[in-house]
Amino acid sequence: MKQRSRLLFCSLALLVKLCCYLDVVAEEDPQPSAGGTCANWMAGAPGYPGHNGAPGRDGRDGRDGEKGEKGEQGTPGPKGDDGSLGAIGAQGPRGLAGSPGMKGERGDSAAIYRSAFSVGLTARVPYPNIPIKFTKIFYNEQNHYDLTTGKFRCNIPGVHYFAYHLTVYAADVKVSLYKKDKAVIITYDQYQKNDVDQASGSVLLHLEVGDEVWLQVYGAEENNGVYADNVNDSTFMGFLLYPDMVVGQPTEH
Ligand SMILES: [Ca+2]
Repeated sequence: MKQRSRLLFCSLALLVKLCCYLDVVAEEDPQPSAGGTCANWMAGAPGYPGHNGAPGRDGRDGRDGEKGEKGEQGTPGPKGDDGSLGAIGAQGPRGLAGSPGMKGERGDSAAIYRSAFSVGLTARVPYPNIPIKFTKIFYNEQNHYDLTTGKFRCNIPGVHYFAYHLTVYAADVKVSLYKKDKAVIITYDQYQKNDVDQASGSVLLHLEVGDEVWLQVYGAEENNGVYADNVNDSTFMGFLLYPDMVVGQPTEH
């Protein structure tokens, strides 16, 4: 009785399976079941895939990797602050001589500062106590010595040099060099009979323009032994040593 019921049930199930197979999955190959012929009849249709599960926990840190290759050189950094001043260095060697400078401008002519005279006697002095007139001219280019008065007249202020060399004959000689009506120096020579003597003197004087300088016998006739002839000269000279004016500017003296 049980076997007949089981056989009937299997036949019905087979019939249902066949109908489903023909209607739904006619082209799909049936999968054999490990449960035998009877188990294949019991398997259902494959289910749909389930929902994704929750993310798993983070894994453990990995080991350090190998050292990488050296990178490229970076760009230079900004300039640093100035350092402190260093100690003074040793003195350097002497330099070479420079080249000559440019030629200067033309200066004032020295001619404007010229003043000189040199004169002499042609005969003995005739009178004492007046300027001796020297009429023998050795040099009087600027005519600063006046032959008519026997006086030198200053034209350029400055220091002047004067000198005289006199022949003494027949009488004593006492002469004075005058500046502006005042005897500056006096020379005296005592004449020795049957001889020819000399008397001389010199002086530096600062003169202003217009100052006059001359020579004259000082005293009476007995002192008037200033002499001159063809072989004996008595001379008087003077010249400007240096002027007060330098490049047009007055200087102190
Ligand atoms: Ca003498």
